[in-house]
Amino acid sequence: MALVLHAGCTNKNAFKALIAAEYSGVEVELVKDFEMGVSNKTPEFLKMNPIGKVPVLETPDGPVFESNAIARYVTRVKADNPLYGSSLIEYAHIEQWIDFASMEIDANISRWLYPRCGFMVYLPPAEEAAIAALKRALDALNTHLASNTYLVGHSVTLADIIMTCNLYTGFGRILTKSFTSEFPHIERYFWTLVNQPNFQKILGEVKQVESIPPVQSTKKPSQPKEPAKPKEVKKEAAPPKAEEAAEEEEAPKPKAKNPLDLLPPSKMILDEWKRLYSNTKTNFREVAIKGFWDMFDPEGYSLWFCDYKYNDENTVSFVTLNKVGGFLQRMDLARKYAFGKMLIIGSEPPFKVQGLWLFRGTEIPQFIIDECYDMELYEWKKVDINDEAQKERVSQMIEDCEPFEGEALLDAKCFK
Ligand SMILES: N[C@@H](CCC(=O)N[C@@H](CS)C(=O)NCC(=O)O)C(=O)O
Repeated sequence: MALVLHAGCTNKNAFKALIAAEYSGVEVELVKDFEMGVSNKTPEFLKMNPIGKVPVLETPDGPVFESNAIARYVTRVKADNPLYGSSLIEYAHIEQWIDFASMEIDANISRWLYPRCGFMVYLPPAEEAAIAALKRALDALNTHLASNTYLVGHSVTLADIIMTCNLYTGFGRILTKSFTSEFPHIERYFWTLVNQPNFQKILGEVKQVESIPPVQSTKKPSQPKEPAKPKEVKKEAAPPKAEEAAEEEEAPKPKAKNPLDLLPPSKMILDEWKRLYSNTKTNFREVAIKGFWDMFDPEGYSLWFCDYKYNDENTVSFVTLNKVGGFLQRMDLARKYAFGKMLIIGSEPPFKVQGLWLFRGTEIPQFIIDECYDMELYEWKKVDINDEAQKERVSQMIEDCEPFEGEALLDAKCFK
């Protein structure tokens, strides 16, 4: 009699058992009409798994939850299954790689991916830490695979099944080609395994994600989805339903005026400065920088230096650039009231991120502090325009002067 697996049809945690079943000749069927968020919250389901998570396997001796335990169970249904190796030490190594796949690979992919999907709070330093930990694990895995086709022995084992399912989420959701090309042996391993008939039957065609997902708002959390829809497995499974509830429509409220619009008029017209900045192609110092200081009105505007608080963690160039890019995107709400330059400094990691901002008013506008969480990731220092050295630093930041304070620039981004 077939064992019944409770899960949606795109759940990589369920794929572990389904692929193990294919290799072992064990019959496992997906429960019919499973609906995520509904089927796994019923009293019957909670009796099988008290925290209401999938997958759960029904066996003749009672339910089993936790996907690795389920995959182990399915594997052991077949006596002397080669998926579990052929000696005590092979068995130990299989268990070792299963733990590694879960704790070092899957956990760090999740710590990187879930905040970007709006499923957890997004914090740039936490993302940096997750990527660094993931790279450390992938380096070790890549080295092992440089001289081994499989994780253990000379054929597929349960460790390969669990590792590949975890990498499947990574390759499908966040690990772009430019990221994985640093780990060529893992690429070879992953594409070889997902193209084995027993994997293909469950996973279908596997595609690598083309870009890192942009950070979503955490206001409306959504379940992270698995990458591609797999081919049908054994019995028909219901397609996952969209979990987002329709938003209630609200009558539009009159927009409150931004307090900055109520400030006394300033002789400095921000748009004029932005135009001058954009249109000056030569003699930047003489034209744009001189023009800036001629226009600058210390009563209507203020200048601020910012310095990223976690520069030590800027160890990956493209992540650092993405972080600054994300900050500038989130500053969109301040476009009418601000101009900014952000410098990514250094030719080797860790990179320093420092910037210069011009804000309407003599303080940093409160609505920006409230609505752009990046603000608290930086130390802010008001520029003293009576100090010539500080003024010169402002000028150098505006003109992307290189070397900047003795260092090369990785990039300079402008908010205008
Ligand atoms: N460690 C568990 C993780 C299970 C898990 O997180 N399942 C997700 C779907 S992939 C779930 O059921 N989420 C629903 C919820 O959190 O209520 C396993 O490997 O089975």
